[in-house]
Amino acid sequence: MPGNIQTIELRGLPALRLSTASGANAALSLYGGQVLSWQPRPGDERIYLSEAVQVDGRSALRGGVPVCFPQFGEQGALPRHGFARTAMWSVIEQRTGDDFALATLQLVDSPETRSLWPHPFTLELTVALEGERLDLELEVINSGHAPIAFNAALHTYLRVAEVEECRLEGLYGFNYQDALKGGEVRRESGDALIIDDAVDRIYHDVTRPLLLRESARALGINHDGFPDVVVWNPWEDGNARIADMKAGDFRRMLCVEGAAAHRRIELGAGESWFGRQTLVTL
Ligand code: TA6
Repeated sequence: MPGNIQTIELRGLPALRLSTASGANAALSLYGGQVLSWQPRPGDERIYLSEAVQVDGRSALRGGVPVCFPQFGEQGALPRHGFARTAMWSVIEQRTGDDFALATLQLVDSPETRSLWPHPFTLELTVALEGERLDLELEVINSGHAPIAFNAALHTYLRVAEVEECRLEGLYGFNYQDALKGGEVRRESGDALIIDDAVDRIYHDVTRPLLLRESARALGINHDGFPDVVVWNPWEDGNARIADMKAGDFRRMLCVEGAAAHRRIELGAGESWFGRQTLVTL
């Protein structure tokens, strides 16, 4: 039996459900162009989605894989993390094969985006589910006649059993900018990042794949095209300030994001760029 793609409604949002013969499945919301779930095996959820998520057609969805574009965080005058995560995307491609399912969503500039950011662009998010692996590729095309510069990220909320028992390996030796220490730049000196307090860091020019170890499972995280890796957990106090996240949920999530955050990507007229994040169970 080949892979399958169904059009569904998820928390009232138009979405696609991708599944494969071997039992993997993923859900992709057209609002935000946002992956909301990925189960490499039935019941083995790897993506955190807040139960208190606000679905009002204006707010960003708390959890899943928000697409940040053309701004990262508050590094500019646009809404936090840009406008792509609160826009409605459209489906431009769906393909299935022996043990895979693939869908591409697209967002193009509109009067609304141009009122915030006056540039023509095309964004394409391709989600490919195959075996126990999920590939997320964000392509940015400069469809205008003048250069553009932007930041972008796949702000992946990984679901974890207990964040304090996680070890994130692969960041040793890379410099990071610590948002919780006024943007101070430091060099990672630990073999593994242990999350036992709030963390909000942009690791620069990361060239190694990452490994997230939990007590009972592990996940490989690879980035291509994205120069940076962002690691975020709000911890208890930060969690309490986030209205759309239940108390205690900081223990169930860890954001590990493929990003172009610490400097902007510049594209000439007609040029394109892509960033890819691959998640694979180990
Ligand atoms: O990617 C990390 C970060 O920029 C943090 O600073 C944190 O606030 C987080 O994103 C969530 O942002 P949001 O706008 O979704 O609340």
